[in-house]
Amino acid sequence: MVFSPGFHGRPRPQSDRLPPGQYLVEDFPVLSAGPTPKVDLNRWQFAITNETGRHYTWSWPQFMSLAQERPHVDIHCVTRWTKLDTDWMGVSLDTLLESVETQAEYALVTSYGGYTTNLPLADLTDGQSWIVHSYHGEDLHPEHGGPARLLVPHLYFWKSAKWIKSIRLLDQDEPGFWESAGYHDYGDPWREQRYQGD
Ligand SMILES: Nc1nc2c(c(=O)[nH]1)N[C@H]1C(S)=C(S)[C@@H](COP(=O)(O)O)O[C@H]1N2
Ligand SMILES: [Mo]
Repeated sequence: MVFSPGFHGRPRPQSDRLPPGQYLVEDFPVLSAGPTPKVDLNRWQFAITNETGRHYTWSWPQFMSLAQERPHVDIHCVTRWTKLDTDWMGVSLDTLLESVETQAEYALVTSYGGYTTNLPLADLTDGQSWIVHSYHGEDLHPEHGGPARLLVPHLYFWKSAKWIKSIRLLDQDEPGFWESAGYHDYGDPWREQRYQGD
């Protein structure tokens, strides 16, 4: 008989959940490269554009009427803080991508305010990412990305674009804001991919 660790018995000790070079925080630091944009829910729109230029858009009521999930995840910032057991509510990218026709391999995410970040499309699918609008049972605070942000917890947290506005699906990888400034293109915290060349 084969027992896979993690499926029964005790929860994993916290130290097993800390990627190399990270330390635990209890508070929730705010890291923003610019001012917090004001995003009016009446004008909020989320768009996905595929590699042929076709647009798919959601208004706030349309987005909120989609199936809601409650990811419970650990998050890891490249500035070395890790926060365990965060609770969010939002819509899986799998749900948003259901209606989208694409063969693209890459995604470039853009925020209200102009921030961008890139990742392989495969890292947005299969239950690995969400667009979230609430945190610990409350509307997501504007400084943490409200009304809605991307959540991709298996990559460093700079990939989790706050104030998400759109995702472009691309045949070629295109670096985002921090990736153009020397940060790693992929950013896996468990492989400590902080900077280009790591
Ligand atoms: N639009 C936008 N998204 C962003 C950022 C930003 O500056 N602008 N910073 C990134 C970084 S480096 C981190 S660590 C997290 C911080 O999220 P928090 O402020 O909610 O902790 O957001 C990421 N998403
Ligand atoms: Mo960060």
